[in-house]
Amino acid sequence: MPLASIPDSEVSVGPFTQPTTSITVLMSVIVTTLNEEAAIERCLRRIVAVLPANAEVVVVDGGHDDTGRIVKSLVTEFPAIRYIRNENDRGKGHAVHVGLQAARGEYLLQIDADLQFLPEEMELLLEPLLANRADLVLGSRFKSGATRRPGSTPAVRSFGNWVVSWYATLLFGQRMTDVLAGMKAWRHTVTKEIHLTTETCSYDAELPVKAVAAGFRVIDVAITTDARQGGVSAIHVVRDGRRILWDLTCFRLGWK
Ligand SMILES: Nc1nc2c(ncn2[C@@H]2O[C@H](COP(=O)(O)OP(=O)(O)OP(=O)(O)O)[C@@H](O)[C@H]2O)c(=O)[nH]1
Ligand SMILES: [Mg+2]
Repeated sequence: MPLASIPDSEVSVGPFTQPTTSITVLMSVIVTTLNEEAAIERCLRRIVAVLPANAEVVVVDGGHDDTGRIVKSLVTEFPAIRYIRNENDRGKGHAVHVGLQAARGEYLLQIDADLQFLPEEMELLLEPLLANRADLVLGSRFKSGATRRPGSTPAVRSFGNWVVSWYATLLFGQRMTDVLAGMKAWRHTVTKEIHLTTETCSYDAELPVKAVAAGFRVIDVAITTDARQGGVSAIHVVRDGRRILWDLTCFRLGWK
């Protein structure tokens, strides 16, 4: 079912100032951003173009470039977009926490702002949730059938991802082909039930493995990935790779 054709729920999303109690929101799309002025407008326009009427986009901005000004101007044009300035931003995980506190949707979808993941493919992740075949869906760059466009997955990143995904698979007993997926969707109940503790990029791995450990149905679907559209990566392969492996160990042992 195309995302945009999902039937409206009771009330459409209004501006941020609208009282939250009387609103029914089908889906909240969380976009974390750190200095993504080159891509943010195209990213949000492409998200809004496929968004159901009763959905919202929560942008959590921790950067210091022009992103905030661009998003605020889009809020005027698209009331479904909500802008959150994350003043004491402590990493992608922290930004997601902030987005989760604001999100009102029954279903959540987190997508990176740098357009490595295609907003047009959000529906691939939402469909198994709506069909009640899964509780959390990862957009996988490495599952059979995935398309990796030129520049999207440099060899060193692919290798690091392979190591981390297999480590998570072995620790948690379920094959996950891309545990660091930058686009994923889940039922809000998942993040209400599990306890996310990391504020760094380890969040990407923490969410699926803790969902698996809590008995939720986690699946992955093949998606398309593109090269980052401008901006600078926040990831340092060796530093962050070691951090994620250590954090996965802590999640398994219940230390975090
Ligand atoms: N608010 C906030 N957003 C962040 C932070 N770090 C990364 N992000 C955003 O989270 C998304 C993923 O970060 P990326 O730097 O693209 O990480 P990545 O996709 O693993 O790395 P690349 O493949 O090099 O792009 C992007 O939209 C970033 O702008 C942060 O510290 N705070
Ligand atoms: Mg990226």
